[in-house]
Formats: sequence, C-alpha cells, structure tokens
Amino acid sequence: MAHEENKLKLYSYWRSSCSYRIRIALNLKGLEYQYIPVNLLKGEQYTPEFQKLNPIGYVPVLVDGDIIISDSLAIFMYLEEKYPQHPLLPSDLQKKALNFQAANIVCSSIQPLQNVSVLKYIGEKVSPDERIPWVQSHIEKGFDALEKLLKDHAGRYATGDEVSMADLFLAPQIHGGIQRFNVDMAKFPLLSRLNEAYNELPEFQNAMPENQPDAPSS
Ligand SMILES: N[C@@H](CCC(=O)N[C@@H](CS)C(=O)NCC(=O)O)C(=O)O
Repeated sequence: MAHEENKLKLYSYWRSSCSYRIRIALNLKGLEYQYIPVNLLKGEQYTPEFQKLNPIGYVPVLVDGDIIISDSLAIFMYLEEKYPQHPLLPSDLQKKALNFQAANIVCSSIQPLQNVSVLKYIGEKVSPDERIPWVQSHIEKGFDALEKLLKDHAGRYATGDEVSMADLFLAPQIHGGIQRFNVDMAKFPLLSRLNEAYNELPEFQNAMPENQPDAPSS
C-alpha cells in the first residue's frame, strides 16, 4: 500500500467538473491518490498557499512528487504518458483527433462559461435570474455540436466501444448539466445514452460529486 506521503495528491472540489475528469482518469488507471479539498464557495482558491500551486486559482491541481500540474487537460496528458496503463487515447489518428475535439468543446466552449467566477459576475452585474438561462444556452449549444460530431463514431462510449478521453470530459459535463443546471436531456439522445453507460462504471460512479469526501451530507 502506498504511504500517504508518496501518493499522488489531487486538489479538488466535489462539484468541480474539471476535477471530476481527473478523478475518473485516476480511477481508470488504478492510481491511489490523496484527496485535498479546496472549497471554491469559501474562496479557498484565492489563498496564497493555493495560488502558489496554481496562480490562476482553479482546481484541479495534481502533485506527483516534485511535479505540480494544474489544468485538467495538462493533467490528463501527463497521466496518460506517465501512467500508460489503461490507455485513454486511441492510436487511430482520426479517433484521437475526435477525442481532442470533443474534450475541447467541453473544456473550452462549455465549462468556462459556467465557472463560479463567471456566474458570480453575471449574478452581480446582470441579475441572479440570468445565471441559469445563460449556462443552459451554452451547454445546449455545445451538446448540440457534440451530438452531431459523435453520431457516426459513437459505440457504447463516445468514440467507440472503449472508454477514452472524450468520455472523461463528457461525463462530468452531462452530470452537471442534469444535476446543477436542469438541462433538458430529451434533446440529446446520444449524450443521454452515453450518460447511462457511464453511470454503470464504478470508476465513474466513484468520481461523482456526491461521492466525494467534501460533498455536503444532505
Ligand atoms: N481549464 C481549467 C479550468 C479549471 C476551472 O475552471 N476550474 C473551476 C472548477 S471546475 C474552478 O476552480 N473555479 C473557481 C473559480 O471560478 O473561482 C481546467 O480544465 O482545469
């Protein structure tokens, strides 16, 4: 059993979809890690200690010995090379590109628009009532594109019958769309089907927000 000090450390927040991506990757690769909660609602991302790890003040951050990496995409690529067990990128070039494209729709065209700081800004500068419609419109735009992008390539999972990178980015976004932002998934039959497949996998279940040590108990 890995000693606590030798373990990977993941700075995470239970409801953070970016952290959730990495929790799935770590689980699929069978890597034990120490979970270090950062309460985004209490502003713990702005403390000098945390900003030393990630100057932009976002989770997730992964610490592997002397190596500190922030940003889920960078962490994912690092894990994929350093811990090649259970590869999450297909070798087929077209499929690989499709994985990058789907992951990037989530991580650059959907998630940044629903971030805590963005919603706080909209709530203060526009109106609290505008926050959910704003997020819903951007999630739906992205989901619409993802449905079209993946429809000729999906198998049991997003780009075939093996779990791959795209699934790690899609599952948290779909989960958040349903649980936090009340997105009508009837419009997205492929993503709904993928979500059912994700929900059956223990590595995905264990990574869900509600199963994290810092999730509220009720
Ligand atoms: N591109 C970064 C984005 C990280 C990010 O936006 N993290 C969110 C949680 S999912 C966060 O820490 N938000 C804090 C804030 O908005 O103050 C990644 O993929 O890791």
